[in-house]
Amino acid sequence: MTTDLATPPTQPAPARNPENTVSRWWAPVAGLIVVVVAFAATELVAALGVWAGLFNPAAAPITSLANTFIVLTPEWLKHFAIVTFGTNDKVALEVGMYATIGIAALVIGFIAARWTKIALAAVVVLAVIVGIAVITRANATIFDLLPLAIGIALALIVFNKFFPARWTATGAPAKPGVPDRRQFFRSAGLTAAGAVVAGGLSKVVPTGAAAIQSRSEIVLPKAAKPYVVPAGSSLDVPGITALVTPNKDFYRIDASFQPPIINPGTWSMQIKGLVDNPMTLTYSDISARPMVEAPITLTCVSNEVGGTLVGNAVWLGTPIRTVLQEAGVQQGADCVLCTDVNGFTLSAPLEALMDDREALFAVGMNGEPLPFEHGFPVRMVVPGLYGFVSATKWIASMELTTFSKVSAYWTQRGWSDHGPIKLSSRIDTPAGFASFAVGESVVIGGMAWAQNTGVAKVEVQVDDDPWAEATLSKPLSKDSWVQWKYTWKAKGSGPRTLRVRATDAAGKVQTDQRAEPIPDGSSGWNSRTITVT
Ligand SMILES: Nc1nc2c(c(=O)[nH]1)N[C@H]1C(S)=C(S)[C@@H](COP(=O)(O)O)O[C@H]1N2
Ligand SMILES: [Mo]
Repeated sequence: MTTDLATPPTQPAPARNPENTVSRWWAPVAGLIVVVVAFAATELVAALGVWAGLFNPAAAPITSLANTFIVLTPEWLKHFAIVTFGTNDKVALEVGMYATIGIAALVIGFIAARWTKIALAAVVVLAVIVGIAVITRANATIFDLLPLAIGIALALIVFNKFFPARWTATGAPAKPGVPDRRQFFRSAGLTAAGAVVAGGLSKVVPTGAAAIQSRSEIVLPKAAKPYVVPAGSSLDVPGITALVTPNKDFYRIDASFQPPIINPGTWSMQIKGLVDNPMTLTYSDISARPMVEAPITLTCVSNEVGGTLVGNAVWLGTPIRTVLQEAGVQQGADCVLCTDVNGFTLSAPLEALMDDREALFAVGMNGEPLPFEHGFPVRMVVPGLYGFVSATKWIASMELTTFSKVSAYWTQRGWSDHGPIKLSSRIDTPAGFASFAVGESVVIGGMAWAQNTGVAKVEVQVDDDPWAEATLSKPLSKDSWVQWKYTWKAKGSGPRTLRVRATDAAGKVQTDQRAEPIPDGSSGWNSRTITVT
């Protein structure tokens, strides 16, 4: 071993007066405050600007970061999120994002007390990432970076306050970076309070006020044949899903962090690509067209066997087919690339939009204008196709093209091009592991769907007993799910397994072949175990 001559003499530790200084955690806290100031100020300026009509919603950094993250998310992570968090995946994303930003901020502060310039560089990198997230959103402009610039400027002022010696002193020896305790608490407290107030205010600025007002004033057009659910359509089974899903309970799946709040007065959509007459349609153009009203059951391809990513609504809209006929679809097109107002894409098979099914540009859902989460002002609804290849919400354009030329968000992630919904059935009641006495009547009930064909029969099997036919609710239409029920006299004792299968109107029996949702939808029989005692 040699003596290490390169070791510098140890610096005398800065004199510390425990009464007068803060301990080691001050630096991460200061870093956190700097970052919170940056975000809160940017959010507030953006919100005020969006409200005043100066900026696009993309100017808001958190939303833009989240939407960017969603678009870049690999399929396995997205699927994991939907399966693990269900329709709470957005909340999970928000929590995860705040946690990541928070940790980055603490690290920045930790570094700043020692290597101020490196920390400053990290702040700049963070700002650039947010800037890219903002500017790459569809319809964002360079002006949408203004709130971020203001937020960063403020954050740098705060940074300089907390870490002065380390980055203003050019060449001068670094002073001990530990601030006076009382002073630190005062400035940190004031700045943090200011940032929290700004962040809170940014949440209450009514950025979507004009759009919300317009939506509330809409008088929906009347369908040639208004649809009314016939009285007595539903089965009376406690614990079974309602035949028509109330809007507030309707599942929501989309790659949009927050639903875009669109003003119908400024909205329009384009029909372009392989068409003889490209068209631009405004909200009034759509509303003035012939209207159809029909119950159609929507299903998400991510729905697992027995899952709840399925809902039934009475939709009001104009047939897509006649719009495309007017546009004059050219020879060779087989795919419609649909884009929403955020630039998100979805590809639909052309034939499903042109055949005799009721594919709609929908404006109404269960008697009211579409809710913002469900695609206001106009969305597509195509009976018989999973949502990811058809049900474009917040639609902005349709391009007639070919599958050989384009791929869309989900199809790039390994999901199939053509997404016919698989014949499915589900048990809603009784609850798993419910227990029944021998001889007791067990009311088994649930839902079955075979959109664009219709459900003809549902059967229930207990263990290895023969399949028994269930009673069906009166089908509302071939595109609408049905309720089914079967009453079983409990016998035997111990665990008993119930399973269900449906047969569609074309005579096809639901397969027991298990398949995961990816790439073209789950299959297999839903089963449930109860106990007979
Ligand atoms: N613009 C847009 N439309 C979209 C999606 C989306 O991510 N963005 N998701 C689709 C998927 S996967 C489904 S299952 C349905 C869900 O519609 P809902 O949220 O109204 O139930 O919308 C479809 N339309
Ligand atoms: Mo979906």
